[in-house]
Amino acid sequence: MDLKKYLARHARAVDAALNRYLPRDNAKPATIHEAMRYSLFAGGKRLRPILTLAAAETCGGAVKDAIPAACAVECIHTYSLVHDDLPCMDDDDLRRGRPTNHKVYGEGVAVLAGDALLTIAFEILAKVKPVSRHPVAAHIAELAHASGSRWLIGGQVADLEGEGKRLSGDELKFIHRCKTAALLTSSIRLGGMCANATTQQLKSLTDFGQALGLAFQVIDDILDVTQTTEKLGKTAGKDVKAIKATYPAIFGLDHSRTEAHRLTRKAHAALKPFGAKADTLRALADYLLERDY
Ligand code: GRG
Repeated sequence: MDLKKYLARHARAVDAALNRYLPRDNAKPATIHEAMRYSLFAGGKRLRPILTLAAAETCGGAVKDAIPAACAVECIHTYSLVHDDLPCMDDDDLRRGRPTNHKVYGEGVAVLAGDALLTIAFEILAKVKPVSRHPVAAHIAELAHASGSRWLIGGQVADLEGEGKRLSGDELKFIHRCKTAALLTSSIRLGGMCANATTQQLKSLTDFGQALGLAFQVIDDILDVTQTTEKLGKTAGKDVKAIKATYPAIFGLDHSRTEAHRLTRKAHAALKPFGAKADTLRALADYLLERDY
């Protein structure tokens, strides 16, 4: 399988569907719709929705049936980035290679664009086709739980409160699990749910997602100190400047790389019950480990 082609094809399918689901940028009031589209179509890698689609395929489902879930996940992810960049949070000027949402539209509209992306995620997810094991409400509950105060938002709170403090490795892992791994895991689980995955299949996908999500954030921490702003499309070296706890800061670069490899092996191991059907998920895990932006 040509992974580059797979990524491009699935990203195109997600982009086309997002374009259909989002209000036009001239829909009244135009500013909010322009602002939502500005961040959503800024060139994100679409990793989470691609994982949703790949998980659905792994469980024998069709891509088209997982498209609403994939788009919903990307809307939540983009909202979290828009809010994370605000001056009251990480205060960043650059995201996805462009000025951040509040730099273009002002703080008020950026807060609202994030809110609207969060809300429309559930409007889109509600379009998912119910299957015998997973009614629409189960999909909604899944994404709400992962995006809520126990996980995504909880991670952001712990991150904010940890700034400038010496955190332990366990405290750092807690933040990474909540802030990054939970939404990534949920993206994968939702793909499985669209394909009517069994409890056992969902358990394997969860184990895969948790290990992959943690590996993803360890790599993100490494890239923050090893890559340039131009390459990342977001401000490099930000974590060091903000005196943030990161894997390289606590464990050193070498150990962080070793840990990312260990977690990727763990992710692979979780896919064993799927046999060759999970080859795409395996290739995606390797791709994320080797990525340089
Ligand atoms: C504000 C509720 C709220 C949450 C914010 C997700 C998050 C929590 C903050 C964003 C900053 C950050 C370090 C998030 C961790 C996850 C991560 C590495 C996001 C970047 O994901 P990519 O690389 O980005 O997939 P693109 O732009 O390609 O989609």
